[in-house]
Amino acid sequence: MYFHRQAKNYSLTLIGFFSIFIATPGAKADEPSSLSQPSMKLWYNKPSGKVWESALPVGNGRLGAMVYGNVQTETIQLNEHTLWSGSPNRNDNLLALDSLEVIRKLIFEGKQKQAENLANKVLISKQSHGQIFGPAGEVHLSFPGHDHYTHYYRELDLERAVAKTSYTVGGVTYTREVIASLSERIIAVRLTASRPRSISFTASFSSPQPNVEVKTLHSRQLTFAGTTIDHEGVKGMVRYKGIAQINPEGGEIFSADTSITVRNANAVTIYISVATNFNHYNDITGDESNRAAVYLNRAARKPFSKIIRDHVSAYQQYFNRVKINLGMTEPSAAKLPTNERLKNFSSTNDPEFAALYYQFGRYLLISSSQPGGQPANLQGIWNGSLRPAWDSKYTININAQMNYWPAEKTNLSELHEPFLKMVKELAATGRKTAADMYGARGWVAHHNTDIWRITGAVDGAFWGAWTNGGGWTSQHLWEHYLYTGDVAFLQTAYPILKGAALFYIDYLMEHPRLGYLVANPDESPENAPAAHQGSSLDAGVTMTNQIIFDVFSSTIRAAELLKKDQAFMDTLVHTRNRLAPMHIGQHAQIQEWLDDIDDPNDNHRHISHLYGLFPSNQISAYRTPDLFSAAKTTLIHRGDLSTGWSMGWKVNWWARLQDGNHAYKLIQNQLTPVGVNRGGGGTYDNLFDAHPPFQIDGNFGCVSGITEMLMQSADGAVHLLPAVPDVWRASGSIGGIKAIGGFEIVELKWKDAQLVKVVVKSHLGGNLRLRVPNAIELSEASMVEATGENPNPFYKIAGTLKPVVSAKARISPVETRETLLFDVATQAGKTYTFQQQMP
Ligand code: FUC
Repeated sequence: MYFHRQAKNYSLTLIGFFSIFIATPGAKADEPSSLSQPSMKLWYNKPSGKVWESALPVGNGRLGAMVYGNVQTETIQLNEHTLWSGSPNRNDNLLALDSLEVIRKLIFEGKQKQAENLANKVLISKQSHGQIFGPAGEVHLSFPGHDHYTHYYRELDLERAVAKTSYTVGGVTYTREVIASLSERIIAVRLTASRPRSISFTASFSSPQPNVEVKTLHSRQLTFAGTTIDHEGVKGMVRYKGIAQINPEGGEIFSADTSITVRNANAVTIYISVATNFNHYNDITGDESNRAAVYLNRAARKPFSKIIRDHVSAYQQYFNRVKINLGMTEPSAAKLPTNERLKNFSSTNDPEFAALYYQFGRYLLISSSQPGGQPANLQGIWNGSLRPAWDSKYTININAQMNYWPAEKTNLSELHEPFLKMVKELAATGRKTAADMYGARGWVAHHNTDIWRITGAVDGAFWGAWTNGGGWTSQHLWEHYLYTGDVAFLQTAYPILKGAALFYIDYLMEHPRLGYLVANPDESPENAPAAHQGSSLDAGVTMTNQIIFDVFSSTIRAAELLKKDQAFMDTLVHTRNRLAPMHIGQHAQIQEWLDDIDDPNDNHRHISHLYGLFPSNQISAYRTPDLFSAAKTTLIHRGDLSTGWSMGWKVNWWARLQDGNHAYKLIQNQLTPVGVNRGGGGTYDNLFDAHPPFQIDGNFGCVSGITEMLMQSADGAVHLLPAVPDVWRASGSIGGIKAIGGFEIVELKWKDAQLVKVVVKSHLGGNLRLRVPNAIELSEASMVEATGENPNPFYKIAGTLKPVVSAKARISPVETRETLLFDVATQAGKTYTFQQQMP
């Protein structure tokens, strides 16, 4: 058996890297990083068979495909980003407003269950609970006589975004390559063989969609067309059209009614386009047939060699920005196929696998989220089922946000755009929801949305009576500004931030017992304290207070920067001071609710009240040590094993708690084959995250977490190596990640968890405050010891409200490693190189 696996030779990788620069004139050639990274391939010595979660994903943000790599009959499962059930619709419950006062009163009186029963009738949608992201169908290629094969190999090359399968039959080696072109709106399949006139197959199409019509055209085109399904009373009106054009080189081609056969070709290229009539969440008047034809014709004029060259070059503009090396793996462990390495990960040290998983996450974001397309949904852009779990839509009480945690910090800022656009659209649809359901100004979204940008409350009051989907998602706009400093963008974001804040100004009310301004009804996502008769409904839960604090703080900062709305700012400052602060309860934990009713044995997957630790920065080792300690206690109470996304979030939390070993333990738990962790999630053979079932959020959450282990910038400084685990401490490097304020960490190298070299490019200028584990020196400019607040405006932090601490709480002192804090005045466009200072 032979494998095409790349030799694990770093100098070879380096040569490969530079030759790519020569071959792709479009690639940004400034500052090629000297960093090396291990082989970036997922590979297997077995086909996927029927297992969707073993197939390999390719995508270009518009089209997604799962490549099974099956020999006799290859299956390429297709998705198109706008192919959703239903049609433009709203789902507000207009009974809400009249009953709001009663619900609020019941909650304040401690009758949560009664409030929930009523909320189920008047708040929860009686229409759509969200539509479904549907599959387009599957292209099958059947190769007669290929039942006995040898030398099987398949891979996903993350450096080129190409899925490849090869095997040998009768002395001929057959190779298939599949790409979702990032420069054309097509999937391209290339079939080659080691001997001329060897390629014979029949192409057909099948789909789980019930209304699909399959036809052939001009003997070379296999087409499919249909309309998506109705769901929950909303008529399916998305029309789709797909065209697979088969271009053989040599040989013969002929068609039957619903299939095309190629005989004895030397090579074949198949171009697949899929399009819909979707223009916008409230406009589906596009012409899917024309679109599919235009995309196809534009691409089919070009030979595969050109298509793949342009694709690789477009892809590498994103992918090559970051290089990671967490140390070397024992060669005998590194040479195993991906599924074997996954099996071994929690019991062996395989840093190259962690690096591969990290880059796979970036690959997934590049493939599922492109400017102008739909944001990555619960499964990114990959779904083979007509009725996927949770409709494969957008759950905005954590999951969709988690998808975008790596976007800014792993230098994929442009790919944040589809999500940011969705937030802007939710601000438009959610304005009516705020007015109609709550009599409030501004805009609101509950815990789910879909391609039609529904903002009503869904599923049941236990989950759906949560009014922070808008508040939380709006913070991504602010985050984008903090990383890019793009003032023109902030101008467009400001009305959305303001609208999110305005909703809360109207929605908040005084807590009759405690006097704080609180949201009511409210809930801590999907969790209920035993004290509330199993109801999740409450007022002023911790996560909501934290989210509102952030919404107000970022709106205030944006208004200051844009010199707008002085009076409104004053209102926000005043109202923010009346929000409930965080409470440290009797077990020295962060209270999830305003009453001290947490169960230290509760291991619910949502730990929403740690939003303040991550993604927010209200809990800090340096500014709020008691809360920091209490957050750690809470996290220990909740335990490690959980669903995939929950473990992904925990990696970020342990990184913020500066405990690299515990963060790594969560990575090990996550990188465990699905089914092994009892009652918990894990990872599928194709490295998709398992809730289970597959949800992509955990992939993205973990990538963010690994970044946070190596660099953080949320707490007033660029903190380097805050949470390096023992297994990675010997030596490693990362380059190309981004910090708030436009600082690019071009190169970060460590040895024995000490910084050896750091190169920072300042894109926006301003004070660079570095928090580092050991002394470093700089030749280009002077470094001074830092004191007081960071003068860099991007690092200005709103002071966390003073926590209320239970008399029973025994708070353990915070333990963090000693660090040094320096300031460097930087100039925009300049690069600064720091070296370890030898004693
Ligand atoms: C939330 C989570 C579930 C799941 C779903 C998509 O409701 O509580 O675990 O991830 O979203």
